[in-house]
Amino acid sequence: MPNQISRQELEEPIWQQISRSHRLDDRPVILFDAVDSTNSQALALAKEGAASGTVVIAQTQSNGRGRLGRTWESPKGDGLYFSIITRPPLQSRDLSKITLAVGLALRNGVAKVSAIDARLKWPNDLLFEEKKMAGVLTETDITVDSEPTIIIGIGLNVNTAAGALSLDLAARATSMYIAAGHRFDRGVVLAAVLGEVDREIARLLNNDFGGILADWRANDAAYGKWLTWLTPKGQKITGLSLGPDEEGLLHIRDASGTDHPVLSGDLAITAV
Ligand code: BT5
Repeated sequence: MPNQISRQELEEPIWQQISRSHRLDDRPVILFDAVDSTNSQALALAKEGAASGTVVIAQTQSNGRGRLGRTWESPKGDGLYFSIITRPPLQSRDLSKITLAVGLALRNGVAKVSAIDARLKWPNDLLFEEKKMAGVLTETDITVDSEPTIIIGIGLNVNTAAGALSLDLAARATSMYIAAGHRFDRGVVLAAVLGEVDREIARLLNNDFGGILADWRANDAAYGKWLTWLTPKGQKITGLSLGPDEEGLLHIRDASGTDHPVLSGDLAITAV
């Protein structure tokens, strides 16, 4: 009896090819069915000596991580949940620049394979029509061979239907499928995003953060809008977004004219 061709194989030939060959061009791709977090797995594999450029990807995550202890919902088979092991000659203080560079790459990768013109929200969100489509979690472990290993984690809702997410999240989240009205081959999307990440990291290493910043600003969802910043100390500051600076820090100007550099914490675009 001939082998049955599954719907997924028909819809996602490139994804199927990657999952069979464990490669994407020259790059090793380690595909898991289910893991806790691809960032945690990538960090563990990096400690065991996995090559720079290796991609760790999962069909689903039981403990997909966001920033500040938050979770990333990872419905099985719908999205791209992956982490790239990198060892660029950068310092851990460059992390915020890497996060911005990767956000830009994600935006451009999505735009390459679709007509979706998504926007960036500092520091790590990709938004479409003010709903979150993707997030970046950059982590480092400088104890690995004393070489700074940087793990670039990306969660991107590709074929995710609203019903696959928790009720609370469904109203605030979107996907490429929801935005474009059709499904995508996740392998094609992955290849486009990885190509763009390589491009932006190369730009960063060429000391062109200025160029990255200019492109980032051209796609800033919040520039000139009012933002409410919940500081790590729990203080609420409302101000006009002035966008990120040359170090990657966001600046907001409050009603009294004071400029607040934002290092971390939560930011919401405030309706006025
Ligand atoms: C992020 O954190 O946006 C970074 C997310 C990074 C996830 C990837 S998946 C592969 C890799 N392995 C990991 O363990 N993590 C990375 P943050 O800015 O803290 O946003 C988290 C918030 O986004 C949550 O509190 C929810 O409000 C929202 N959220 C969770 N899952 C979502 C989803 N699937 N789509 C849209 N929004 C989501």
